[in-house]
Amino acid sequence: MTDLHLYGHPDSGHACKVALALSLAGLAHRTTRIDIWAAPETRPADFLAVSPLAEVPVLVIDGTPVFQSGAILMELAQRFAVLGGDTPEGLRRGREILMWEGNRIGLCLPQLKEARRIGSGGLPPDVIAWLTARFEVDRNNFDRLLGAAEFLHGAAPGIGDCAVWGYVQWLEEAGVTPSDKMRRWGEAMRALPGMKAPEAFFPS
Ligand SMILES: N[C@@H](CCC(=O)N[C@@H](CS)C(=O)NCC(=O)O)C(=O)O
Repeated sequence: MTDLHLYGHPDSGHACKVALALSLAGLAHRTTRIDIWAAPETRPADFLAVSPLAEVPVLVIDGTPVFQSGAILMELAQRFAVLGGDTPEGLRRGREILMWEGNRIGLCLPQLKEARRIGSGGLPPDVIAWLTARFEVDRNNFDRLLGAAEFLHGAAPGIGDCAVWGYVQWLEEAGVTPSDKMRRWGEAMRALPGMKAPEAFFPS
């Protein structure tokens, strides 16, 4: 059986993407919670040894570390033929949604959420306005990508849904609102048997 060890933190949407994929795919794994608010050099030595940028998530697969949430999701889908990875079409869809999320939603939502976190330095109003305007474009495009399907991969969720979930789970915290389609998709995601709250993915 493959040994899977995930390093993450509940405040990291990137780590939640991977934790959700492992959970939905039913892949047994261990997790270690890394304090992402502590100075990087104070993080545990075993984590620093496998994380080239001292960031979460890192998934160690049979001793081989993989970093970058999108790369980890693709690795899981391909290696275990899960979450779209069982067909060429599902894999292509996954790659497309991952690239879109990383360049679009993955740019604006983490920044908007962080700007509103108590204790953060915030961001200038014109930067907030720019990020919000970008999100509004992304929200429209999410609707186009979802179409009439329940999930971005169709009738069942795939790695693309996991990627988008990472930060769309925190729209309220980011100070933005979902479209009707995005809200319904969020409800369908929350109802999935493998879904957990961030704290449950990375208990302290
Ligand atoms: N592009 C990376 C982003 C990873 C990232 O930004 N991780 C953050 C938490 S969301 C982190 O570890 N921050 C701690 C630090 O940079 O010291 C991915 O997709 O995995």
